Amino acid sequence: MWYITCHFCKETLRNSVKIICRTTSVAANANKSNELVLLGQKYGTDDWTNVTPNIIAKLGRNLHVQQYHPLSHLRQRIMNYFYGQFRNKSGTPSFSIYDNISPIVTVEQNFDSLLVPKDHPSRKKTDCYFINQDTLLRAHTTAHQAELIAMGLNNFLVIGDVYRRDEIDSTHYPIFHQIDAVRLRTSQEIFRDVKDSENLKLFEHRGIESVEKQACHSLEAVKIMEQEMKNTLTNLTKTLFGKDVQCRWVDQYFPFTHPSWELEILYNDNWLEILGCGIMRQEILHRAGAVDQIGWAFGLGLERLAMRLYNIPDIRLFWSNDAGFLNQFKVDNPNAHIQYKPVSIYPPCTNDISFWLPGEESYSSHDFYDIVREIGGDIIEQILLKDKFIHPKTKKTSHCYSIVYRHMERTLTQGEVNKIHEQVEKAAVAKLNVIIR
Ligand code: FA5
Ligand code: MG
Repeated sequence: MWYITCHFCKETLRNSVKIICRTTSVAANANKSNELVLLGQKYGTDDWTNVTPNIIAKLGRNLHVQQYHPLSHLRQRIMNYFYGQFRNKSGTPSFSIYDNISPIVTVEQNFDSLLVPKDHPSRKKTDCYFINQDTLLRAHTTAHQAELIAMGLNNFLVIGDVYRRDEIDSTHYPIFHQIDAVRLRTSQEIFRDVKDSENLKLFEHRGIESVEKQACHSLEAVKIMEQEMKNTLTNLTKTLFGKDVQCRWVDQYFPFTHPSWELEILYNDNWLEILGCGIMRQEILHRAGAVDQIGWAFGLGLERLAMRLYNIPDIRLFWSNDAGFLNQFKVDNPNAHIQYKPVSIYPPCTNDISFWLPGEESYSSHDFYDIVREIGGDIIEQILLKDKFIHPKTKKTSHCYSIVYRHMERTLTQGEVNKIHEQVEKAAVAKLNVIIR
């Protein structure tokens, strides 16, 4: 089955093609000992464990705070924008910033606290890196929203690394970075500048949910919040890409906001989704003790913006330790205009692999992607599911994938690629019970 969808939204994506085979999966890399030590902390493992050594090796790299890293420059620019835009009466910035919260979270934080339904596809083992059935590597920085509100915070940004099991190409990597924001307002704050506002209220009793608002909210409160949020985000886009950047709002669904939108920008004649946002579900605020406030929130992906801003053609480059890459960003001013110039382009090698699946139910492409990444590391540029075939008699399904191998820093020989490819075949047979055609 093929379909194109997005992690937290129910709707389909327009510009990027994301292939997800949502079947129950066998952990690609089940841990033999019963314990894992991650970021100095011990965790028990179980049959949910699917975090791989390749991912574990990158825990704690924290590219978003690495000095001179392009993701760190971009983080600084977005922080500066919020510092400049929102100040309280005494002139101090309203938003506080959290950029070093551990990415190891509970299922409660990542999903339950955000009202993600128990049967929502984003909770599946095929989509997330689980440490055990209760603990995972966060799939979005939104995971920290409820606890920070419960601590009494009204305006904050959370910045960090997030982890998703995904397909592999130049814009997808299993780890990327997000910035989440929350802004809570009281009735007094949002209606302060409105004339004759004595009768305006945040909440409506016996209201009904519509496309425009949640049942408990008044339409006027929602509209003022929506306008502030959308202005904040379109101005951020203009600050980063210049005032002529073309943007559009697209209605969206998230379990934790209503109404919800995505912001898209026109880039090289394509609409590119850069963030998701909306009016926060009041139940989240209520549970966290913020009973007399209404909130807006958004989450954006740093890599997508940085690739456009600096003209970086491949998402793997962010993980490069190569001086040829890093030195191009070695500037003290985060606003400096930098256009990445490839040091050199090395040729790719493409090898195909075809196999019969043990059964649609017990196979997930994401398990296969992890195995290939484990063996090939960062020389895997792309894996393409080229062909699917169901045998008319046996009804068995076969998949054919093209694996594109390319080293970022040197030319690979076909001989060395063939050796790696052979290991991939062997591992697929051993771990996924497939039969090579
Ligand atoms: C979320 O992660 C929501 N938590 C965002 C949100 C927060 C909505 C708060 C409402 C309120 P989504 O899965 O669409 O939504 O990801 C948000 C952004 O992260 C995307 O717009 C994109 O910029 C980035 N992103 C998502 N998946 C990838 C990926 N595979 N590679 C690179 N960037 C990605
Ligand atoms: Mg999205």
